[in-house]
Amino acid sequence: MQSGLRSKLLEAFSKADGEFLSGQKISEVIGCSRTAVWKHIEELRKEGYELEAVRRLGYRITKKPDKISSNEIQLGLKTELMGRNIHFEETVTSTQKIAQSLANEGAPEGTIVVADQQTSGRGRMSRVWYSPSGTGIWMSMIIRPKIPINRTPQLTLLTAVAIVQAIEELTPLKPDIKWPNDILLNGKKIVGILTELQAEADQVHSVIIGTGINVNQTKEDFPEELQNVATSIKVETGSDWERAQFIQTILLKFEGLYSLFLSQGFKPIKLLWESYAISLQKTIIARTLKGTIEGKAIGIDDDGVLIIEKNDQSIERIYSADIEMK
Ligand code: BT5
Repeated sequence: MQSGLRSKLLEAFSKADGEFLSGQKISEVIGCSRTAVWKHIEELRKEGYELEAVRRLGYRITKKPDKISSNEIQLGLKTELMGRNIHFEETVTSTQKIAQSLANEGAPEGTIVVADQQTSGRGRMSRVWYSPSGTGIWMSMIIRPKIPINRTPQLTLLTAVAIVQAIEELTPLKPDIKWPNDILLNGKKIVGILTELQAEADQVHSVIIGTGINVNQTKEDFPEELQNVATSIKVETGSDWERAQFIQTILLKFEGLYSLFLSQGFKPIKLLWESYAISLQKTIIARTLKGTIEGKAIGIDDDGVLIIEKNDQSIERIYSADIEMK
């Protein structure tokens, strides 16, 4: 089907919001004869949509395929800023890399880069982020907050809260946040966040927040070395989920929290973050670039920095580390 027609048809179904659309209405929307409507419906079925047809009422979509494209993300997106400019590609090296060039070229705030698959997805410190096709959300968001550089780690924490809220809204799951950038389910990693920035002197030009979310992988889909440390929403719930709907919900939650952050600072975000954090009040080992620190994680401060009380009661503030809970 011609992509313009396809968008119009999907938009009409999206507006109908699960109700029936009559054959007459469909023919008007896409400008075809009533007898040609079934052909377009058949094409949607071939793409993986499930549609119910009832005489005199028309058609309604009962299940969408788990497909992501700019169209799928746009239809039904309720944000004002986030995702209003979507750059989608089936396969990329890393969405972070593309987002960085787009940001350099002046892409507007709220631009998102989404791919179905990444061939060189990365984590922090050039680690590999496993990003196979058809299963996860590999997305980078470009924002341009007017904040000093040292406040940017707060955005990682804010993003974690947005993703947890989205998962809680759409699924029965209750994820935990592990400082600074992991979201866990039953102790296994379901989401990783990578925040990078472009700045000059102390002025932030853009912040690029990369999110990797395991949605529809089975346990066996993960490489062996990740099978005991990684999990997906499907593994935890036993069912498949629509990635586009997750993206829409995450963008909406992010937008709300980001606007709160810009108007009221980090404090309200910190309270939310703390309500989901699992590493607090526990003995942890923090591996930083400067060495290993062991002690009790007593909280984060108003900047988002982790505060550790060591065994000799001295206090250590940590900006970035890998955390192991004892
Ligand atoms: C992270 O790094 O957790 C940040 C991951 C960010 C990925 C997104 S995807 C969209 C955007 N584009 C990119 O290229 N990256 C971002 P870190 O804390 O360093 O954790 C990396 C470690 O997580 C690896 O060394 C593995 O042990 C583990 N890992 C790799 N792939 C995983 C996966 N799919 N699920 C769970 N764990 C994984």
